[in-house]
Amino acid sequence: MREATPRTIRREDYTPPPYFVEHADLGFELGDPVTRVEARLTLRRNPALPPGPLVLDGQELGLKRVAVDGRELAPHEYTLTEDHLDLGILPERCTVETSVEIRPGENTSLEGLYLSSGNFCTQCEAEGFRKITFYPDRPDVMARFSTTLSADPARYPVLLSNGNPVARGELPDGRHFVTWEDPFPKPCYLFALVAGNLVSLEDTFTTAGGREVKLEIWVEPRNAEKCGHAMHSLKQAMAWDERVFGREYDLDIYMIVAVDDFNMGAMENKGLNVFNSKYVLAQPETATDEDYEGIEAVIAHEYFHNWSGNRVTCRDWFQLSLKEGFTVFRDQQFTADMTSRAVKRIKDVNLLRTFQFREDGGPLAHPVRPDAYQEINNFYTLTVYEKGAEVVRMLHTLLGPEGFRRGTDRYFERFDGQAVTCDDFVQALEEATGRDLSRFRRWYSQAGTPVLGVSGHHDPRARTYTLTVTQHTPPTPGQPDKLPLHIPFALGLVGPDGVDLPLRLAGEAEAVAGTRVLELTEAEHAFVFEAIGTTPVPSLLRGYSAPVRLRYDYSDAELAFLMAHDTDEFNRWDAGQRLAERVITRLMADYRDGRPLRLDEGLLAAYRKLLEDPGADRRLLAQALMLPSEAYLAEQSDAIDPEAIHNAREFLRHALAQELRPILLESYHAHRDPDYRVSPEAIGRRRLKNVCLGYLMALHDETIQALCMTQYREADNMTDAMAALAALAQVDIPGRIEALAHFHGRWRDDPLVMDKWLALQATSSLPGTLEEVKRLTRHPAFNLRNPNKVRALIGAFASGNPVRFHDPSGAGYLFLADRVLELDPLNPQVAARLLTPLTQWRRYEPGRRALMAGELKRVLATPQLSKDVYEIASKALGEGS
Ligand code: B3K
Ligand code: ZN
Repeated sequence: MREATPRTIRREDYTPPPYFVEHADLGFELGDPVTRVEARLTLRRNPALPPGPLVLDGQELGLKRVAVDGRELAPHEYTLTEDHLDLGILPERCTVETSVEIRPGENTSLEGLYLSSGNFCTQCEAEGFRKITFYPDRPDVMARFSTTLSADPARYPVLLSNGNPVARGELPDGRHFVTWEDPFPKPCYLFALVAGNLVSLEDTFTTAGGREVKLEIWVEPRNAEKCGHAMHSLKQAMAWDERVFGREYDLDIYMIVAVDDFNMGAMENKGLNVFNSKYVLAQPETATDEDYEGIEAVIAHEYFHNWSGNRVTCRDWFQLSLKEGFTVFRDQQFTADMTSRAVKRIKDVNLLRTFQFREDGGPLAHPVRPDAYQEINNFYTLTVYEKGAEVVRMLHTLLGPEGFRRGTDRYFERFDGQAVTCDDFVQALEEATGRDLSRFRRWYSQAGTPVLGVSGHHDPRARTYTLTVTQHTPPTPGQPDKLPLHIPFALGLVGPDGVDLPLRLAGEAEAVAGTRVLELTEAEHAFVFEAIGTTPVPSLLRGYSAPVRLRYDYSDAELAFLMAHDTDEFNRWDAGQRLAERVITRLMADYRDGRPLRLDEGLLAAYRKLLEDPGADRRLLAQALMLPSEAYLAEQSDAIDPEAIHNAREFLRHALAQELRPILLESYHAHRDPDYRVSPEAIGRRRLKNVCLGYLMALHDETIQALCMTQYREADNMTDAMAALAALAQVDIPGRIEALAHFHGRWRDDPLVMDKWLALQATSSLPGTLEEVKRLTRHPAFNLRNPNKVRALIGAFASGNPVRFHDPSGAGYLFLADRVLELDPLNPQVAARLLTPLTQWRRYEPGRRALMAGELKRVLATPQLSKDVYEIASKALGEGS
């Protein structure tokens, strides 16, 4: 808990570590309530610095003994504070031994060593290791670890840690032990241990170099049958990383453990990943197609960290995107190869434009490489992850696949076993390709979303087409003035027949057919294309080649044209989104000004065309039929009125469903398959069918409701059951209550499925939802100590139900702030995350704005706030540093 204003840590203050740890020899006597941790650290003073004291990090540790080179220190020989153990200046080489007692059963923060379902597990990133033992808890101290775990064999038959097992046996007191050795030096944030009653699914993978690796997925016995998909995903990821990045796995064993209580998705601890069970467990009856995809992506992400993060790690936490942005880019490419490239891109861009843009335009905006933080856990953000991945993607676009691969090869080779910076990464790419990326580096240091203003002019006499492109990045907290960035700008010019025109810039000898990538480096450019006889429609920022807001004044007809003809699948989808957004915005204005609402004929025709001519990729079609989300529409508004957005969007959904009813029904039936299968095609068919069902349910028609009930009852897989139940949850009919009760009765013992049940109710737009959510906080399926439950009920309500959360009375805000304050003493990390929706208060219309700010102020005025929540609330109010 915080005493005064938390200290701000700044990137510019970085200094190298005064001592290195060569070897960390750890012993755990695991027990509940008390676990004893013995650490023997072999230290070497950093010869590059003048001699200074050894200050070890440590929090909530009961120190029993400390010795240097075998001699126990008396209390006057060291200084012990709440966070540190200062041993003064030590010899150039020495060993430090400590013995501490900790209480994992009381650890509700889920950081450090804690219990989940009675099993021991750890989470050390970013700074959890200091809650386990005294240590220089910083990523640029890389040590070889040996770990001996001992415990009661009846309660904790399985004892796991990083590396390879090298010894095991019985102890005289009846406990058993296992010793693990990790030959690769690593920072302590990658340390892990797991102990408990677990069973494993085993398999092997033979690397390209011919080494056989044991693969093990450890779960509680009740989940033994649910690991097949995770194992399959792991093997796919291992093979892909060899093929695409030339990266092989390095230990003899790779383990994954699933736990129910976890603050985020998963953690890439060396050789021993710990996962939120949500990203491991799946069976067709319990997991949706989206869950399957999520598992494949997160398994791959953590596996890819073995190189991008573990073998080459971060010098300090400001460099977090070095491993996260790069690894997200790697997992995006993997998923694109495993599924549909266009659909994956659309999903990623939706996430970026809806939530990262919101962050980047708000009070918590920060660069991909932040300059300062109070609590590093608050910086595992969409900017560091998703914008960070876009930055790496732009490098991939600028250098081309081969150049990029040469660059990453060089990076891995040159920095293997080291803790480095984002600059080192860019420099490796520069060296491997001879490109100058000096201006590109600004993407790492400059916050805010750039705006590209584009206009086109066709001169039929000169047969030229001139594109004028300006760039401008708005100010963000602490960064009033911005410089131009280096931006890859992919585009095509589409001729009247729907075919891409060959492109030749003035001064060039040859025309290039199809997409070309221009490079923007200045505040303004004019590109003159020659031999352009007819007026084209420009298809700009193809594939979403840069994380920017694009402004180009398209007519409705041009958007409909691109929606039908653009060869770039992403831009075809994007044109449809722009058109729908525009229609919804007009509806909102009509509603506000008291004009009657009418369905836009152009949009109707475009949607009809999509359904009549479905194309090969059903998932892409399903995506194209989905209207922009309320959250996305809010992000485009100036003074957000969530109710107006909801009503306009619902009007449009209803009107489209009414006009398209026959073809939607036809498509629904045509895409129902007798057997459940898992293939990209089958998944696409399910998706399209369920999108059609969603539209049809907007009609509030009894026949359709009966159809939906039938789908729910007859579903042999969770995708179809959830799609039906989600639609039912939005309508006030007896079938809703019946289906929700049935679902609860069937799945009450499966926590992950109960999360879905909670989230469905929390995101219902029915008027009584807030009361329902309050009631559910007292339901046995809910538990404030479990992050999945908190996210499923409270998080889903606050982030996924704009119209009810933003009730004009402010009741939603009051409820959220109360829950944040209740959770903060237990789990500050999750409490701080939960507060995010309120941080956007300035974006709302005046009434809501005041109410949101009021709740933030109430939170901030609460004594004993964690620094996690303090930092978010104070910065949101503009009172932070
Ligand atoms: N590296 C972890 C995130 C740790 C978050 C700590 N607050 C998972 C990941 O990104 O792979
Ligand atoms: Zn990661």
